Amino acid sequence: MSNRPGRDALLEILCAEDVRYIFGNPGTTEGAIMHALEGCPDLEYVLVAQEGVAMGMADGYARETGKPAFVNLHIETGLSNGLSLLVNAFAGGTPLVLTSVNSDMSKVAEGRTDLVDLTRPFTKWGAEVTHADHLSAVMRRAFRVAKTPPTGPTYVSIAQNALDESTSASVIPSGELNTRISADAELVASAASLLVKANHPVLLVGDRVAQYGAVDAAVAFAEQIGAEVYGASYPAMMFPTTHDQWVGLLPPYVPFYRDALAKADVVVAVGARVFHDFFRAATDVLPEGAKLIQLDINQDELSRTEVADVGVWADLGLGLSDLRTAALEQYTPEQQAAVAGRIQQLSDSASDRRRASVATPQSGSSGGPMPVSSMMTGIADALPQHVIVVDDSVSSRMDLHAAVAFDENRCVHAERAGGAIGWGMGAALGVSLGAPGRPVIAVVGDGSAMMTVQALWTAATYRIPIVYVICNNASYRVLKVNLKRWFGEVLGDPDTRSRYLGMDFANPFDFASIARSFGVPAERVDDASEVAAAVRRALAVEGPALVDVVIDGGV
Ligand SMILES: Cc1ncc(C[n+]2csc(CCOP(=O)(O)OP(=O)(O)O)c2C)c(N)n1
Ligand SMILES: [Mg+2]
Repeated sequence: MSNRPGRDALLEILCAEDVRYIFGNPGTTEGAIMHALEGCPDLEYVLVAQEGVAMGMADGYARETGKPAFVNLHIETGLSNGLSLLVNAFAGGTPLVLTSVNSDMSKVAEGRTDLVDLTRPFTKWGAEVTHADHLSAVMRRAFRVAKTPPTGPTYVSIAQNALDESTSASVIPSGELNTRISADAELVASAASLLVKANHPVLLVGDRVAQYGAVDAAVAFAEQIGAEVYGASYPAMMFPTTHDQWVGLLPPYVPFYRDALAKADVVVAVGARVFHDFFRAATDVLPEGAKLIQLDINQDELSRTEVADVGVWADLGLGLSDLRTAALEQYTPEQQAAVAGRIQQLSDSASDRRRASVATPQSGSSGGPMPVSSMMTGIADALPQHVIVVDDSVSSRMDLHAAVAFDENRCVHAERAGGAIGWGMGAALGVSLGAPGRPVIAVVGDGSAMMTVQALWTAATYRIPIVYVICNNASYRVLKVNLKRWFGEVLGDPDTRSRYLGMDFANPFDFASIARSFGVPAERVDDASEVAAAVRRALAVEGPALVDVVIDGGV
């Protein structure tokens, strides 16, 4: 390989890794990269005005494309701004490679920050490149580790001198990785022997079912065993919510789990956190005598808090299909008839469940504040075919789920884990870049939107066609909801009175004005009957648009 500066080698590496976008905000140390990019038409730099936007964008892009995203944030200062959403990417297992250009190695005595150390708690792996010759191998490892299950973010700090020095090191991409690990046959057989005896099996699906492409296998498995299906979360379309066996998404509070699982005798948790609660470690959730079968590609999730009777570490699609086959072999004709009976019952009750969840639009300007359910019904009415919903609706999520069905036609990416707010504004940008031509509607809480509202500038500048719909409840409503639950569940006094200090916005944000100031057309809606029309008008705009929906923030 001929000699070239490290900065050119870095761009070669990114092209070899099939990177299309660099999400970032540069500093002086990044000057060399920005200069080299002028000669590299295959890579597009997408500038953000706040680093959290780049992190959200990378997260959305990686989720939509399934490929590792690439981010560059400036040294300790810019990098620190991105840490909050790195927490989410790490907790949610998003494959991305985060980089910064650190000071020159000649500054060791003067003082340099250990940037790898700064990111360590929230990355799978990190290293610093101190010489141009090491760039290729270190970046290859970073991409490889990011996309190896359990996937997640990696970090590379590049000393400034490594971009200026020459290197003749060859670029070898990280390549495809086959991680279709089969389940252990003995474990599968013992899981199947529990399954066939179950009178009330429950399937609990988690985000990795979608992430690892196991949705069809989950549906086939549920149909085979006649299980009720719940979502431990719903960060992507991981089970069609239009399916008769889908019962619903469980909010992350133990009482909801206990209620949903009260009759279960076998719970099969697939690619899911078992279990998660806002307040305490969620142990002892299962009813007395119920068996827990866990299947996950992420070994760390097996028996994490609730000990599994059978824990299977395998590719989710392969594991589900092996379990299904093993159960099929063991069923007696009576057990098969019982499966058919359960499916019939679930299908008979499905339309009632759906009807119960659909709200009639009420409100607005004349009749008090608009209920969130009415806002979501309006959005549902306006959703086009093949839309992707980016759900960062926080405390409005259950209403969104009640109103909108998700399947192959209407997909979703939702804030997944980690808990940092500010995810959705940037994530929508990344999702849209990863799915050109598809309509994207981002439903975002006002508090979350305000954390990374600079995303509107990037949307306008790059003309990224997203419809942002803001749940403007003038509050950090979920904090009020959680305080109320804490009064009841932890203090044992649900009637405790509170002024909800620091949770209401005495001066609500005017998102329509903010959006217009960034060059994004926007309107404000406070009447439920106007929501659908406003969303349709926004969808008709070429480029981004925003609808600021004023809703009730009470609890
Ligand atoms: C970066 C960050 N800061 C603060 C918090 C604490 N927090 C969690 S949820 C939340 C409020 C979210 O408000 P909003 O987006 O308006 O949704 P709502 O609760 O009103 O539905 C806050 C402040 C957090 N999780 N992350
Ligand atoms: Mg709010």
